[in-house]
Amino acid sequence: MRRILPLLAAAALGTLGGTLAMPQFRAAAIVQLHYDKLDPLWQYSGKVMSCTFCHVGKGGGAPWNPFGQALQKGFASNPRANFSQVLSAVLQANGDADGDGYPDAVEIFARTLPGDPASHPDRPLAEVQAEYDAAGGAAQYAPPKGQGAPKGR
Ligand SMILES: [Ca+2]
Repeated sequence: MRRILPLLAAAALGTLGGTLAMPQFRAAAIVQLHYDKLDPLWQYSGKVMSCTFCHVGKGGGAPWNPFGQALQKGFASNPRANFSQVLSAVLQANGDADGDGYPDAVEIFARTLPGDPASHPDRPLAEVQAEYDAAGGAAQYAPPKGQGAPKGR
């Protein structure tokens, strides 16, 4: 229940602020992956982080692309974890969900789609990886403070 109340409050505020169309996982991911820095009005523009980041269709919903499926597997393997923890764990695992040769976290750093093999950085992996590592690697996508460890551990 403690996790649900803030979400209800956020949903209520979202209604007032005109952000009802922003799904909660998308909003959480935008902040955790620092995509909110791209556009100060990201909550209103709706253009930061497309649905195809995790979904096949531009409108979201089923089916999920390979990166969305990796997150689903993360939830399945750790049912106590919240979205932020699952997202962080998937990125720390350093997988390449779409198999394009660029790890998911490196693609997120480079602002390409981790679930679409047609979308990847146009520079060599070693070059982008070095910038990603210098920026802090997977640690820069850790869950927000207060959401670090799943409850009951
Ligand atoms: Ca990839």
